[in-house]
Amino acid sequence: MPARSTPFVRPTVVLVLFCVTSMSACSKNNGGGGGGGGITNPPSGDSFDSGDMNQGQSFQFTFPTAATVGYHCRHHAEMTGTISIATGQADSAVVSMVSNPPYGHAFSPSTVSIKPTGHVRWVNNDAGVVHTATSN
Ligand SMILES: [Cu+2]
Repeated sequence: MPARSTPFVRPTVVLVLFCVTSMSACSKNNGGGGGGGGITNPPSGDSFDSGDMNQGQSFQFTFPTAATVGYHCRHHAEMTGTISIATGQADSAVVSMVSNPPYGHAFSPSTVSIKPTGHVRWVNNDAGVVHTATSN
């Protein structure tokens, strides 16, 4: 078939159109396990907020359904984490709140996987520093 002359299209325009029409192709999946596109907002029942936790305090939350839930600390922007809830994963997980020099503070590990109806327990192991575990 004869070559048809096409208007010049800038690559950036093509990329933007691709992203708009295929959102999942452009979003990062930090959850590491589940298929699908990235961190989702917690469905009802998966919202949580520990409130302020001092050193030595812990907070536990049970996740009823499969999802990928992002969370953070209200006091430290660098503290973010992900909970992947999927069939076949562990019954529970423990996340430690720690100092992470030179970056500040962190959830360790920052990503955990549990099964639906499983729970996560956060423990503040950071000397003299208040943290929270708060769903995004
Ligand atoms: Cu914090």
